Amino acid sequence: MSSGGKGGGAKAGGGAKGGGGGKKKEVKKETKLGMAYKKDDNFGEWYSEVVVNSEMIEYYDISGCYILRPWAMEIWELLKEFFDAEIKKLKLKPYYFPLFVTENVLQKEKDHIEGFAPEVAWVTKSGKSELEAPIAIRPTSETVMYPYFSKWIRSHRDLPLRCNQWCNVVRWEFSNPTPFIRSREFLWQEGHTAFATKEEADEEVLQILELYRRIYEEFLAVPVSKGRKSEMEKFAGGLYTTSVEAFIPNTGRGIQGATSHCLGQNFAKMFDITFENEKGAREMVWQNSWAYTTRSVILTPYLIENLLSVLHKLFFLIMYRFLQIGVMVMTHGDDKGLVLPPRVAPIQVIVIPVPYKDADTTAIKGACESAVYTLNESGFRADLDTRENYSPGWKYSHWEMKGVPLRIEIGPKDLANKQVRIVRRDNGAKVDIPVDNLVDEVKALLDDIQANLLKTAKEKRDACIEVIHTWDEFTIALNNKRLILAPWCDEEEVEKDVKTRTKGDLGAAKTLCTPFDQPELPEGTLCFASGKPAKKWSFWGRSY
Ligand code: 87F
Repeated sequence: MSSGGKGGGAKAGGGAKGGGGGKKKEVKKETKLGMAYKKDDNFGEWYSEVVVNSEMIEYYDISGCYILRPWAMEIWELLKEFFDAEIKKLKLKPYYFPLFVTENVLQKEKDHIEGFAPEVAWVTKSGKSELEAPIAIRPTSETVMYPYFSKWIRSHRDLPLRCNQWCNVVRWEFSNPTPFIRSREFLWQEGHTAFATKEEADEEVLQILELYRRIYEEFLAVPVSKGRKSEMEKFAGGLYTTSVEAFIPNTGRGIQGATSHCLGQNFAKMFDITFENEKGAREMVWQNSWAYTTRSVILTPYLIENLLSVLHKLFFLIMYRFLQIGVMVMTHGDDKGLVLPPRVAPIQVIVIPVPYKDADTTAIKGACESAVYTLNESGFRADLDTRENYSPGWKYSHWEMKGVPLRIEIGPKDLANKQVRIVRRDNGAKVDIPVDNLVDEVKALLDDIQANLLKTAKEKRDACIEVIHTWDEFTIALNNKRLILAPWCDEEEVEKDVKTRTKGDLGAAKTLCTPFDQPELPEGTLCFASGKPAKKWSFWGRSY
């Protein structure tokens, strides 16, 4: 398959032949639809094909930059709508800070920036003249925001300060000579908050983590585990990091879905963010930050060295920047393309007229329009595909490729019987239902699909979990692409050692998280890797 992203997308064929009802339509020059790769045979290429053919992603002529088409943007917007409403209930306020940051300010955070420095993009010119001093484009906004937190926070009455911004950030990758490995610009939300006490900060970390869990489980129908990152895997600038972790059974890799950090007082020290408490004494604030899809964790030399094929690079790129959407595609997609959970589907129900031979096409079209109207009025996202230069069969494949949860077909027989045929995307099941029951049936089916996708994904994920106790069991489980739950002594040296001992073509194993939901740890349980007394159960595995 060509990597140019031109393959297979549903492109318009010959010119549409308009015309009144009843006239036989000429259907011609349909592009062939369908997938060249199978999910179980070649997962990476299958994934790349799905995101392009479903019209979520298009390539662009600057390497590392991609066009997000409406099918991806609408999913992003649905998630944004939910998350934004929820954080507003938590009294988060919308802000917008500038895209640019001066070198001076960026350097304030130099300990943390150091490792990331090669990724920072700079503006050096305006027109033909050099700027007096280069200006950086934000890779994240700590240094942009925190000087103003320092200015705005004076007294305990100014706390808590809760700020969220939806924006783009730029991280330029010079070190990587090949295009596609990661997008250089991406969208995210970044929350930055400051509190008078650690307790308040701790509480918010978990409130946000719960919202991230809901995005994955209730919207994307992807099961995740909430937990805490190890000292090695946490955000180095913070006190502790919590995350939601998903797992991809096909590749046997864990994937960090989103992180919610407690920054402690590290940045308060650096940026002098202090307040006068009720007794008149100065104290440093406690801060948090959280975002979807930031996964510095995969920017490791290992991945850069090992992602060889261009398509695999694209695959990791999309995983990295649009993580939620990527995990969802991987979890539910099949050999016909995307399978969208109803709550994030830009179109939940697609209605397709099926005019046979001399059928009354005007009446069929009327019944289709009426079904769409009724569904839209009841709050569903329904749409009608009346394009006349495509056959019904082509349309079925097209909307299957795009993952629309329900298809309604209306033909002459349905019209005569005052019924419609409904076909489910998740399992292909077909039912004929009376038009009068349309709204109730659609609601029940969409709810069932949403629940069914999560249930199936959870069963598949759970079937991959393996509880182990010894090093031998660990290596066997790792080779079998398992999500490993192991008793661990919680020592950084031991995690480093596990990484060294498991290095190889597929990448080293590491901790994914220590799940909050801890199984019982009987007295005397030993660490699988060091043989020392175990302190906790942690998830281990390879990850993205
Ligand atoms: C790349 C270039 C410069 C990640 C970078 O997780 C700086 C950075 O600070 C950088 N890549 N990071 C860490 C971001 C941490 C933090 N920022 C706010 C989050 C949540 C949102």
